[in-house]
Amino acid sequence: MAAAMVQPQRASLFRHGGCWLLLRCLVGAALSLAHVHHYEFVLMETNYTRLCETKSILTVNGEFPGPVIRVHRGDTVFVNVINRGYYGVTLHWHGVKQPRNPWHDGPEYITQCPIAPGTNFTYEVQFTTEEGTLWWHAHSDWTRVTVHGAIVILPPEGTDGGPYPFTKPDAEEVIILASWYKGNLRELLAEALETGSDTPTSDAYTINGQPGDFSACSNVFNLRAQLFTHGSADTTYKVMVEQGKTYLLRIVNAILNPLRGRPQPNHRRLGCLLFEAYHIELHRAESRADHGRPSYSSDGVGIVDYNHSNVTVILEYRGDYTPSGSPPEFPSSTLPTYKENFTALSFRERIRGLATEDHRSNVPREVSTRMFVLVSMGMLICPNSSCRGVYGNRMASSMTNFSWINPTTDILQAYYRNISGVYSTGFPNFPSMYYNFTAEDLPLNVSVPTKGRMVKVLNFNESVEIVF
Ligand SMILES: *[C@@H]1O[C@H](CO)[C@@H](O)[C@H](O)[C@H]1NC(C)=O
Ligand SMILES: *[C@@H]1O[C@H](CO)[C@@H](O)[C@H](O)[C@H]1NC(C)=O
Ligand SMILES: *[C@@H]1O[C@H](CO)[C@@H](O)[C@H](O)[C@H]1NC(C)=O
Ligand SMILES: *[C@@H]1O[C@H](CO)[C@@H](O)[C@H](O)[C@H]1NC(C)=O
Ligand SMILES: *[C@@H]1O[C@H](CO)[C@@H](O)[C@H](O)[C@H]1NC(C)=O
Ligand SMILES: *[C@@H]1O[C@H](CO)[C@@H](O)[C@H](O)[C@H]1NC(C)=O
Ligand SMILES: *[C@@H]1O[C@H](CO)[C@@H](O)[C@H](O)[C@H]1NC(C)=O
Ligand SMILES: *[C@@H]1O[C@H](CO)[C@@H](O)[C@H](O)[C@H]1NC(C)=O
Ligand SMILES: *[C@@H]1O[C@H](CO)[C@@H](O)[C@H](O)[C@H]1NC(C)=O
Ligand SMILES: *[C@@H]1O[C@H](CO)[C@@H](O)[C@H](O)[C@H]1NC(C)=O
Ligand SMILES: *[C@@H]1O[C@H](CO)[C@@H](O)[C@H](O)[C@H]1NC(C)=O
Ligand SMILES: [Cu+2]
Repeated sequence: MAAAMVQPQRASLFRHGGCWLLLRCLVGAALSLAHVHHYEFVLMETNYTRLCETKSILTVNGEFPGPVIRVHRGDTVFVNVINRGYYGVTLHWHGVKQPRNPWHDGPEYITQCPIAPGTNFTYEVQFTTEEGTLWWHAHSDWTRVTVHGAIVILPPEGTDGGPYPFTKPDAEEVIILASWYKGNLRELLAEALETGSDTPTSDAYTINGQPGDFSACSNVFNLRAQLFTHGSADTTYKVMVEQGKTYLLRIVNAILNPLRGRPQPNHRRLGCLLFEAYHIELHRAESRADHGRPSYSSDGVGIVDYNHSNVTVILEYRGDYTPSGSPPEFPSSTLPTYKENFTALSFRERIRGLATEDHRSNVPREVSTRMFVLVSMGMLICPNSSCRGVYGNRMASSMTNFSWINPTTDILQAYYRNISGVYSTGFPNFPSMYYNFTAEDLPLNVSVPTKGRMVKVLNFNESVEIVF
């Protein structure tokens, strides 16, 4: 595999061309310097106590959530991933476009094979146009449940701390939403794959690693008792704030299966609630939304299987007053319940791009390839009576009727070295037949996908429109 062997150095944005430099100097802007950062991410098993139980989870450097990567737009980061765990893992830099740097993108079996235990791999992550909040996560099976962290991308350095596309906040806080499973993740996943059944739901949600004071053993006000009985602090996450100040919350949704559609006999609907705080990308998402809005329901038919428990953080004011000593009250009379889809929708509708002169949002206007991709949850017929999915079969997700099988050589390597037999290039631009894709009743003859590794090859710099 290709690995980055570049020496530590200061790169500069001037590689974008002398004209750019001249222009910036003429308008009197300060020089923007791109920096190179180095991180060491050690994948290791670490014991954590949550929901009154201690278990070992895979972490980066022992932290859950993992370390924050903090850069300026235009910087480059080298992340040396040292795998001291028990199985192969890759890391992905979610939302970082990395043009012409595919070996460092990370999806397992697509751009690289897993980083084997006892070995290391150095990712070169190039931040080009991104700014705002992104995140990194493991990209192998369910490892990303515990292996993830935020990427904070500040405006380019030398621009006097700005320009933000909004008033510069007084302070900021990274908020990472995640899920917690009491069981062993590998065993849970292996069992689901073995039987073809639906994957298990989480036992709690967490904010910055904590399930909050509604969860047993997490009540900050019982901390002393808890330390006595469990030997480790498992408390509610607390944010200290000051009156009158403006805080930027960088919110990352690292929840594994936010709201899943569960195909039931004669019922199929996929629901998905994903929210990423990324003020630049949001505008782009908005422009594309015209092509068809995904339907969303938090409590619709078929979306029954997710954990309804609430996760809390405590916002505490610094200053000249005596804290009450008792837990703050949960504002249940003012907070919407999960059934209030209208509240969720109107919140989403309010999310708007903040595109300005300094934060452009260049949506391509010319399209060179159009695709219509059908994302579906179907089934594979069970050879015997051992399966526990829908109709006693195995559940299988698919794209335009193709269900993926992991290769032993990654796709990029096979492409680069012209190795045959790893993938086929026939991934269709359009489904072979049209029916009511969102119908309540779908016959078996459109529910069983083909297993394979079908790839769509595009030319560099094409503008592709994909309707999902
Ligand atoms: C985690 O805890 C178990 C049981 O207490 C112990 O055997 C194991 O060594 C611990 N693992 C780590 C990585 O500390
Ligand atoms: C593995 O890590 C060492 C330092 O710990 C580094 O010198 C080496 O380049 C790394 N190898 C890869 C393939 O990243
Ligand atoms: C959610 O998690 C809580 C705490 O473990 C548990 O009591 C509850 O049954 C879970 N709900 C579901 C739907 O799994
Ligand atoms: C979570 O909070 C909402 C809103 O206050 C409330 O309606 C709901 O009952 C809570 N859920 C649980 C499981 O306590
Ligand atoms: C919201 O939920 C109600 C009842 O569950 C449903 O009738 C309505 O269609 C939903 N609205 C949207 C926009 O999904
Ligand atoms: C069912 O078939 C699978 C795949 O052929 C096999 O691995 C499994 O042992 C079988 N189970 C039973 C109960 O026959
Ligand atoms: C790739 O391999 C195929 C046969 O497997 C061959 O026909 C083709 O010429 C090769 N292409 C290159 C660029 O080597
Ligand atoms: C497709 O099925 C959905 C769900 O039953 C239904 O609401 C919709 O009207 C159908 N569309 C067409 C074109 O029949
Ligand atoms: C599936 O079966 C239905 C009748 O049950 C038929 O109308 C339809 O053409 C079939 N579709 C395919 C792809 O065979
Ligand atoms: C999907 O693939 C299966 C297996 O090759 C085939 O039988 C089925 O007709 C295909 N369905 C559609 C909708 O193309
Ligand atoms: C990509 O294509 C656009 C026009 O569609 C062109 O302006 C741009 O220079 C191209 N970029 C590269 C790197 O080739
Ligand atoms: Cu991702």
